[in-house]
Amino acid sequence: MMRFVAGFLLAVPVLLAFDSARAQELVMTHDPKQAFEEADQNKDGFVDPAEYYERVTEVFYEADANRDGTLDPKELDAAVVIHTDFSSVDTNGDGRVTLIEFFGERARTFQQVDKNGDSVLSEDEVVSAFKKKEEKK
Ligand SMILES: [Ca+2]
Ligand SMILES: [Ca+2]
Ligand SMILES: [Ca+2]
Repeated sequence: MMRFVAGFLLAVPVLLAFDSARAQELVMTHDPKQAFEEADQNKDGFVDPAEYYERVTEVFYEADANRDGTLDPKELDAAVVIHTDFSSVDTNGDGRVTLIEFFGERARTFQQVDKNGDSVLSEDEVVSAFKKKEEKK
């Protein structure tokens, strides 16, 4: 039974990776251009993976309200713009989202926002991901 449950939890993120709605969670403020500029620390017009994960790390620790180094479901909600299914991020199913698990979730988002697949995010890619979210409202 436990083995089945664990297998199921591992399968969920893979399925959800195809849900385009999840691509829009990159934007942490309501102004995508401002969010982009904050993330683009060397101001070269692109957010590369190092800048992206630095930003993701900041968001993780800002959301960790009780400072225990992991996110519970309420804290995870504070970390993402769109409601995210907790079990899809908590891949080992222990009820807590670690930074590594959060990175896994954000890695899928990065790939979805990076439309042209050049491994960096342009402002256009971030803004268009944000616009799609607005249209869905
Ligand atoms: Ca940059
Ligand atoms: Ca976990
Ligand atoms: Ca790109």
